Amino acid sequence: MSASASDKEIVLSLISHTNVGKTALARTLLRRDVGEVADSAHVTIVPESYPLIEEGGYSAKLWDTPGFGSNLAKLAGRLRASQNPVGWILHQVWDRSLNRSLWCSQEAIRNMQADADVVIYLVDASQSPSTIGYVDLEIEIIEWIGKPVLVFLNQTGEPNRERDRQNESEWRAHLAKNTIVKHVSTLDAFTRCWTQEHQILAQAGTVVSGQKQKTATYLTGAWISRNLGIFDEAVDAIAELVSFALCDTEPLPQRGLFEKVKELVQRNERNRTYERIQGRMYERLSKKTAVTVNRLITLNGLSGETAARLARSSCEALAVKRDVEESVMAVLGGVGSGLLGGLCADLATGGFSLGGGAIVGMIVGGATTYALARGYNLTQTGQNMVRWSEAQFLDQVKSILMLYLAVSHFGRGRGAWRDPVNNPARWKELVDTAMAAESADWHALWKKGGIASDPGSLAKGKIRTLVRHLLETVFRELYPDSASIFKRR
Ligand SMILES: Nc1nc2c(ncn2[C@@H]2O[C@H](COP(=O)(O)OP(=O)(O)OP(=O)(O)O)[C@@H](O)[C@H]2O)c(=O)[nH]1
Ligand SMILES: [Mg+2]
Repeated sequence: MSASASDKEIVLSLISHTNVGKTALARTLLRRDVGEVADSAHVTIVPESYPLIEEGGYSAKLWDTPGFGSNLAKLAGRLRASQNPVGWILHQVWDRSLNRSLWCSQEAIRNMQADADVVIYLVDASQSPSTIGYVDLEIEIIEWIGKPVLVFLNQTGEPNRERDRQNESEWRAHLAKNTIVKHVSTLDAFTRCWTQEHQILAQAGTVVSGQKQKTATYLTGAWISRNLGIFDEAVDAIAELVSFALCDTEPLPQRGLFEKVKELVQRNERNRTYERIQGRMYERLSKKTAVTVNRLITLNGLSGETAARLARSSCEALAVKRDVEESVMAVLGGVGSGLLGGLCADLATGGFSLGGGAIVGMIVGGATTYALARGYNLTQTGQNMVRWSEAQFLDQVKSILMLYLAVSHFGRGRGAWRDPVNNPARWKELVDTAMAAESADWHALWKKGGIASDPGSLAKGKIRTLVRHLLETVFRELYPDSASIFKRR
């Protein structure tokens, strides 16, 4: 390869102690299932390289390498005493199966020395650096090789910026003596957000020189553009669902005077009518939500599907609820668990709950048709039809936004998609705040909904703008270091 051709390529080598998560992170970044991931030592035993991004004649390559073994620590004294420790270790002949640990360490060192422009040293953030014996020796060896090192914290657990900051400063302090370490940041293979990924290339650009620096800068831009393109498609999918919820309606049954009076007296009968209307609307919403979530999963390079499905049996449980007017809350449990079925039940424990007041806000009848149940917030379309109330609609918007945040943090290295059990409370806080800040726009949008509106044009216009703006606000708050990516267009 000519000098100029090699200058147009940045080579990153993923290096770590074994079992820290190199292959998992490679899968997350590459959006495909490369290599083997397993919870045991020396799963990867042969270095493999993958194209990370190729664009405009520039490219970045990612090496996944075998992890350092614990035997390396045992060799520490000998290595330190040696005039040429790297030379020594590289010239040893170890048997691949008998001395797998040493073989793997040797392969990692060989890869760094021969191929890497930049070493991505991955560490296990669930442990304090001072308690992990092997880190100092591994960094020392990398230092002997002399390639610049970016340290990334993996295995952090659920996203939490405060905790990440603390972990980073602890690791930074621990590694302060190692001048080869240029940056310490977080990029968890399981829970990173796509908004953080380009930092690998951006930081690489700060530690290489000359034309390679230009290459890294170009590729950082390309990475961001690619992810923003996916983000735009995700926003479109969300906007379509939101417009569906906004414009969905159900006709109210026509009633003669006799039936109206009868229903006034027979609350159970009236409730059954409400349930049927709610059930149909929830069923449609649930199906459409599942389609949208699956689209978001695919767009974000993940495998698998949402398992959330409507559970019909719990819809029926609602029919036995008593005393709706006097005890709206009593009925809400049935509505909350029943009407969104599996989806709602899954989400209810995961911070997506539509329960409580949200359900109170649901549309269940029409003032001209029924004597209304006290506590329900009813909305008519003016044509003997009902649609979702504003409060309920806004909660539906929040739910899909929370689902999107879950998808955008789910790293492919974690395996196939799983519906969230818990989401960080911070996400909900930020979504609530961002929606409250734009409440006038959301209110105006809701007023536009109903039978007269055109869902397609609403989704392409106002809804898309509102959704994108809201998500950008949330991402800026969650990841201030990446906030500038949203200013680029
Ligand atoms: N919780 C959590 N677990 C992770 C993360 N990344 C990897 N793991 C788990 O850690 C174990 C090791 O992951 P691998 O990707 O195989 O680790 P590796 O560094 O490639 O290991 P070797 O190839 O043996 O050196 C697997 O059980 C992964 O599921 C992470 O970000 N968070
Ligand atoms: Mg591996």
